[in-house]
Amino acid sequence: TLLEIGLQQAHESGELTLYYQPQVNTNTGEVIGVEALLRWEHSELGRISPAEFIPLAEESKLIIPIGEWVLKEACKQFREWLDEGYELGHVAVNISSVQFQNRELPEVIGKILEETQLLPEYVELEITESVVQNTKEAIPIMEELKQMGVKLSLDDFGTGYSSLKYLKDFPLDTLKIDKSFIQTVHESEKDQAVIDTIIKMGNRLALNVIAEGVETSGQLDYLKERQCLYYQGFLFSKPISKEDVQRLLFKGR
Ligand code: G
Ligand code: G
Ligand code: MN
Ligand code: NA
Repeated sequence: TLLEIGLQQAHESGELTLYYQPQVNTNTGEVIGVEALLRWEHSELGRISPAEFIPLAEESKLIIPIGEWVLKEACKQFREWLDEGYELGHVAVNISSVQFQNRELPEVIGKILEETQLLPEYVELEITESVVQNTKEAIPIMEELKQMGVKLSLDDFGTGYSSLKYLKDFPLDTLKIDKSFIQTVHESEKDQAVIDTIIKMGNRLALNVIAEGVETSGQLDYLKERQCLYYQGFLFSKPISKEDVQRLLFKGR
């Protein structure tokens, strides 16, 4: 399709960029990481959402080179920040299920870590439950990544093909509660029962629990009370350009 051809060209001509959204400690406000999010600035159509073009990239397998570029760009940027004296905890990168079916993923990541001289614990890979539908393939890849020292995060938890089995069988570091749960937290006791249980379960499993899509201070207070230690959302910051990361996070340091 036209958009597919456009995406290929965008990749080659540098129309793709990364934005970064801070991940924050609910109690102290300290930034504990940033999530890299892909942006496509089309010369005529304007900004196209990754929700639109990632599925296209997955169908056409373009996600393999694009995903590799995202990993490299995120690691290069994190290295640059370290060199300037700014330690932002980690950089989290979204990994598509198509990338995860590729047995070369650990090798690709190893090479990027070497090139950028980055310790593996600075990198967190965000996978969704759809990645892991093919668990026979996925678990050995996860273990290999884990062995390397890279961190693993289960994104959008609670939606889609949620299974509690994943929490038990996958070598995870982090659980991200999907934003749909946060957005309804003040609507009903049922919503609260579900979110409270996810937080408790994550804490019991010694996972870092991050709430996504936090937009109000009421939502943040709720999470603090329930011992959800980390959050991400417009309340602290939208996803921002690397220049704005410098402006927002490095000021006064
Ligand atoms: O800001 P937001 O519109 O960025 O993202 C929309 C969706 O696109 C989210 O589900 C997000 O995980 C996904 N996404 C954003 N960047 C990337 C990326 O680099 N790789 C993959 N696979 N998904 C991404
Ligand atoms: O699926 P994933 O969690 O990787 O993608 C994160 C998506 O959530 C991105 O589209 C990002 O722009 C969006 N997002 C981040 N914070 C908020 C928020 O506070 N509210 C809403 N509505 N969306 C958010
Ligand atoms: Mn994510
Ligand atoms: Na999510």
